[in-house]
Amino acid sequence: MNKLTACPLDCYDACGIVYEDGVLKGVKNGHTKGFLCPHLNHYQKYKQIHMPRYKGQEIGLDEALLRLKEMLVSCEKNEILHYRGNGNFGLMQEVSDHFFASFGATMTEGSLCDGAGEAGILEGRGSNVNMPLSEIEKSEVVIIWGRNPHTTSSHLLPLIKGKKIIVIDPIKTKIAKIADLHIQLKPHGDMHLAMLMSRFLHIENGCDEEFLKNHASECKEYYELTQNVRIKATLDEIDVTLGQIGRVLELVRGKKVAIVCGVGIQKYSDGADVMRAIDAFAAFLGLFGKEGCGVSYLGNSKDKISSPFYTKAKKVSKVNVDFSHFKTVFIQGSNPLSQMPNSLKVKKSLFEVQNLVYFGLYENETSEMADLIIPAKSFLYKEDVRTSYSHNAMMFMPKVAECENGISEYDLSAYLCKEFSVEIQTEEFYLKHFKNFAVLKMDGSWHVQNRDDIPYEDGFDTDNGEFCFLEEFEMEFNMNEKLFLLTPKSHKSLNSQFDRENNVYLHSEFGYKEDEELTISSINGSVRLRVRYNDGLRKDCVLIYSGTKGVNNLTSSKHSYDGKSAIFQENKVEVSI
Ligand SMILES: Nc1nc2c(c(=O)[nH]1)N[C@H]1C(S)=C(S)[C@@H](COP(=O)(O)OP(=O)(O)OC[C@H]3O[C@@H](n4cnc5c(=O)[nH]c(N)nc54)[C@H](O)[C@@H]3O)O[C@H]1N2
Ligand SMILES: Nc1nc2c(c(=O)[nH]1)N[C@H]1C(S)=C(S)[C@@H](COP(=O)(O)OP(=O)(O)OC[C@H]3O[C@@H](n4cnc5c(=O)[nH]c(N)nc54)[C@H](O)[C@@H]3O)O[C@H]1N2
Ligand code: SF4
Ligand SMILES: [Mo]
Repeated sequence: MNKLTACPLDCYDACGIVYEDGVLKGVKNGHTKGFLCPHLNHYQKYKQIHMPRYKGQEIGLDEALLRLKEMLVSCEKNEILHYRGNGNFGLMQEVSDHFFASFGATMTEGSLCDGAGEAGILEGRGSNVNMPLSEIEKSEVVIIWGRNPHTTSSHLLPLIKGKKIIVIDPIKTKIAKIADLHIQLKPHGDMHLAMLMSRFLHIENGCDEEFLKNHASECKEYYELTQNVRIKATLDEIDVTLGQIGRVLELVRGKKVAIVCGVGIQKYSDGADVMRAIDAFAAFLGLFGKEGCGVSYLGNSKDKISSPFYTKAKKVSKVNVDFSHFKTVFIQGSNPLSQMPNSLKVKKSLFEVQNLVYFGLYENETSEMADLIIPAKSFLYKEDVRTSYSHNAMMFMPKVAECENGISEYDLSAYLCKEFSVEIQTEEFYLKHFKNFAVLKMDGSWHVQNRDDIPYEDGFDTDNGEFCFLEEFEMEFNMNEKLFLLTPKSHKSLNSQFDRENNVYLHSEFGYKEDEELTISSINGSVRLRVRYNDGLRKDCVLIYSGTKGVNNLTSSKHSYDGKSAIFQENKVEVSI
């Protein structure tokens, strides 16, 4: 029998799935168009954890839950940390927040992902309402800015076929190879580029004056700020030509333009400012509030939905929490030993934890170190519902099959609530709560109600309703001899889930041989990896995919200036044999 569900992964596309006799297929309607991606096509081949373990010994689920209870009893409430990632994007994942916050445990805040960019959007627009896929489809020109759609959002590709495409990325990605224009700038050159693009647009009288008058009246001051960017020196520094800027302006003039940003632009201390400078260019073009125009990033997937799980709690940073301050650490849907920045620091602080609990699907660095491992049920075997950060659908995810192993987030939380006398509603209650935010569309799909397909039609959500431009920026470039570290997403893994790599990618003219092992080092640490060539790279860049074991030995656990976000590409690196 066919059953409809949705992909649970942290991914732009949030695809609809048909489950038929144990096989997963993409739904035919909507953007999924019958296709999934390699992760979901092979989902069932990845070996999951079946049995709980305590101190290396397999135990039954009942005993595992008892151990968990004992661990929570054995320490003060303020010595308990709940650390939850986005291994599964279902809204029911948060039910454990309800228990831990009500119990008095510490929770996390901040972002390993899109936080800096989001902070920039909030500063400029007052809210983070995304341009959905359905509007990108209506555009004439698409600027792919720090996003790699062939890998991370492949369902966007059919929607932008035949449009003019501009790519701004230090790597010649697949989309860059087929683009009308590829600006292969130096990493972190984007803010200066966006400011220069705004400046030249103004000089060429290409701005949408009507829009600026009504919604962004501080544009003159911003234009003056862009005049502080020295043209020739900056273009040389970021490795962009005036001709390329001219060509962008020629392509976008008078057209419906979608600027499709990814997280690549904002893995830096000033990631918020980069995003805000890109938004400012969009404002100069008058792209907000118009059909087929706008800026797409990672929207707020929970926009217009209230959480039934929210309870006030003490919070520490997801980016650089010192785990050693806690006796019991409960990790859910995350692999911090691989995915948090500064792995050496993370390892050292996790080592001090008396009771480390891992609640997840797969074995990894964190499960290896954990004292107690509780297997989760995969999305096929539990009830859930999800939304997306790139479209407005709400997708129901009923249990489509039975499985004896593991436990769902709801059942685990219900057990803890019962043992510690915390009130909890039924699973149906919470599912219904979320479904109440959905409305049925003509095409039979459900959407989150009250979400605008064309955001900011009535102005921005800032205090005065106007776009708020950047007022200052960092002039200095990080000029040193070292190399840029690029650490984007791999097509083989979803961060640290599925097939992970062991490679460092370099340009073939770099002087190293393929398969040779090299040490890559930064001020925070080093990692040894095998060389692979990628001639789509600039010669001043080293590429190590997210999920590669040891990549975050190289990264800094400092926060972005705004948005409490990780800054995975701030550190420069060196390569040696
Ligand atoms: N296959 C696969 N899909 C995924 C994921 C995965 O791990 N694997 N992860 C999911 C998650 S959690 C997220 S957040 C999304 C993210 O997906 P994307 O937004 O696509 O993010 P990245 O792959 O990190 O980087 C995208 C591009 O930014 C470029 N880039 C790097 N630095 C710069 C820079 O300074 N300037 C500019 N202009 N470009 C730069 C990189 O070269 C890369 O091509 O993908 C989701 N989808
Ligand atoms: N160097 C570098 N580091 C990065 C990034 C980068 O681009 N470069 N990207 C960053 C970004 S954007 C992100 S979002 C983070 C992601 O970092 P994490 O949130 O740690 O994500 P994953 O590595 O995918 O680990 C997800 C875990 O969830 C578990 N899981 C999967 N499904 C379920 C479920 O249904 N229930 C439970 N309980 N567990 C489940 C899996 O076992 C897996 O261990 O990494 C960040 N780290
Ligand atoms: S493209 Fe993304 S949402 Fe679609 S099946 Fe693959 S991982 Fe899931
Ligand atoms: Mo992410």
